[in-house]
Parts: sequence; structure tokens; C-alpha cells
Amino acid sequence: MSKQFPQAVRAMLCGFMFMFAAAVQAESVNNAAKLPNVTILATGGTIAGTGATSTTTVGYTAATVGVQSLIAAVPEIAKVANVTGEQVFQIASENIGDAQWLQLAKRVNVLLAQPNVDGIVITHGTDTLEETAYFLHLVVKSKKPVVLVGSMRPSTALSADGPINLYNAVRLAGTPEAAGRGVLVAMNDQIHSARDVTKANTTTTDTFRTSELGVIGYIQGGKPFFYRNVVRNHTLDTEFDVTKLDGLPQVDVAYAYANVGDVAVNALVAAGARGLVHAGVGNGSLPARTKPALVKARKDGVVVVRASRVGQGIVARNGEANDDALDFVVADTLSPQKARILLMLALTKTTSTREIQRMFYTY
Ligand code: DAS
Repeated sequence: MSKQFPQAVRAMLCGFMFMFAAAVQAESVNNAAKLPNVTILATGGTIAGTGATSTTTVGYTAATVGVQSLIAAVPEIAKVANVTGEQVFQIASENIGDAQWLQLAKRVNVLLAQPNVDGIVITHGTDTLEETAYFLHLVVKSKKPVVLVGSMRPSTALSADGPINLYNAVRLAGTPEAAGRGVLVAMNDQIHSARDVTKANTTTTDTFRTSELGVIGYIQGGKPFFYRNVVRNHTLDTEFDVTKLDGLPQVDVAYAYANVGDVAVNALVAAGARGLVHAGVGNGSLPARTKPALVKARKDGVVVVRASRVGQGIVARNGEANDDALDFVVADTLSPQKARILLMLALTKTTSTREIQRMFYTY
């Protein structure tokens, strides 16, 4: 057998190894081509938080971990989606305001217009997550899934909920069945609509609830399951467009309680509120000592919306107040904080209370 035998064998083995490597490469490219492309936009919050010890679940620092670290902490994500990450900003969500909403909404719309982006996940603090979600629910101009996610325990905690919440959110954002349902909130294995979800507990991991109208689905074993849809208009079916907006009208909320007067209402109007949401007791009731200030505000051109602090149910028009005579708007089932968002966007289009009331019955 000539000495070339080992060389021939070596050449053949090299050939096989090359073909195997090429096949593996082709397979991984082929697999990547099958996976959805999901962009993670990070904004801060507890999901990006760190605590001094593994048992620190309060008194930690929010908004310290960057988006690439969040992604690296959940390597399972790479098996279910082609993920890219962007750090849009890094703050605790109690500090999010109009500027951040507009920045985020514009970035989301630019990304979703790209054919190679199948869905978006937004990591966010839980304190105002429901508000950002609802704002985007009204201004995102795409059917593609947009999923907001946070956590109630910092990334350093025992049984941190951030990693599994993030994994579930990526699965949801990459699921074609999630398209066309409006902006979604994925927390604690549940799928909520941005319109009706609210943070209902100060610290527990099951804090996000849609108590009476219900979740729209679950995520079990990483797979989303849907059971209903929201019927009110959202995303492509709204009249709101943030493209040309670089600010939002000032709208404030005045909270009602036993023995309340008119100081807050008068102060908010004096500070320039163009819209005022009254978080009334019960069915949006107006305390006698507050009502004159609201009536005057309306006469001075401020749009007044009657909402309720109760949390569930419809605020009935002409129920606890003669809205027709007072030219007030009612919030329907929207919480005061979400009624504020809808009123802000409504005021970018009109000051007609008739038109604004239509919007509250449409969205
Ligand atoms: N401060 C809270 C926030 O950023 C922390 C959190 O729960 O995410 O919303």
C-alpha cells in the first residue's frame, strides 16, 4: 500500500469534515431562516434591576442591566427566535413620560415597517407598563405583535420572574397568531390586552390582572394559547398618528375621596391642563365641593372626562351627572390613567366633546 494511503485518507476525511461543516452551517442558516425575527427594545425597570443579595426583592435598583445582558441571561431565546436588542432608554418606569412614549412609538413603527421584523418585545418597568402598553395600543401602525414584559423581582433574585417572562414574551411576539390583537402584555404565563390590564398588587409576581374582562390567553410551555379578542379598535384601526408629534397635550387626573374639595382641580387647570380626568367615586360621582370647579373648567375650554376610581365597570353617561348639560365626556370602562392617555391623543385631533365621546366608545 503506497505511503500516499494516509494522505488519501487524510484528504478524504478533510473532505468529509468540510462537507459536514457545510451541512451544519447550511442547517443552522436554514433553521435561522425558519425562526421569527424579534427585536427587543429595552427601557429599564425591575426586569433590568439588581439587588444586593439573592433574597432582595424590595429595595433593589431598577434599570441597571443592559439589553444584551438580558438576552444573554436567557440563551433559550436563541433557539426560538432571531433576536436583536436595542436599549431605547434605561429608566424606572415611574419616570417615563410623553417624550419616552413618543420616542418608543416612533421606533416601534419604523421597525415594524421593515419586512425582516416579525414582532417586537418591549422590556419595561411594571409601574406604568399598562400606560405605555395602552398608548402604543392606540398609535402602533402595524398588525405585527408588540408585547410588553416586565418582572416583579430583580434579575439577581431567587426565582427571578424576568427570564421566563422575557422568554414567553419573545415566543409570543414571534407567533403569527398573536398578530392583529393589538398591543399585548405577557406576564406570569398570561396574555393580557393592553386596553384592560392593570397592575393590581404592589409586589407579587401575579400583579397584572384583567379581573372582570379577563385575559385573552395563556403561555404554557412557551406556547401561546388564545381564547378571546378585544372588540374595541386599536393599532391600524385608530385615527391617531404620532409621526409628526413632538409633544402631547397636558392632561391631568384629579382623584376623588371623602371630603375632597376643589383645590386639585383648580391647581391643575391653573397649571395649564387642556384636559382633566376626574377619578370619581362609585359610578364616576362628582362630590358637591368639586363639581363647580369642573363646571368652570369646562366653561374655560378644558375637556372634562368623568372616570371612576373603582377599577371595573362602565361609567354611565348622564348617570351620576347630567353630562349632556355639563358637556362632559364619560370614560366608559377605561381606568383614570388610561382615560388620560386616550384624552391626550384625542386632543391632538379635536376639542369637540361629541367627537371625543365617540372616541371613548370606539377605543
Ligand atoms: N420602579 C418599578 C418600575 O420601573 C420597578 C418595576 O417594577 O419594574 O416600574
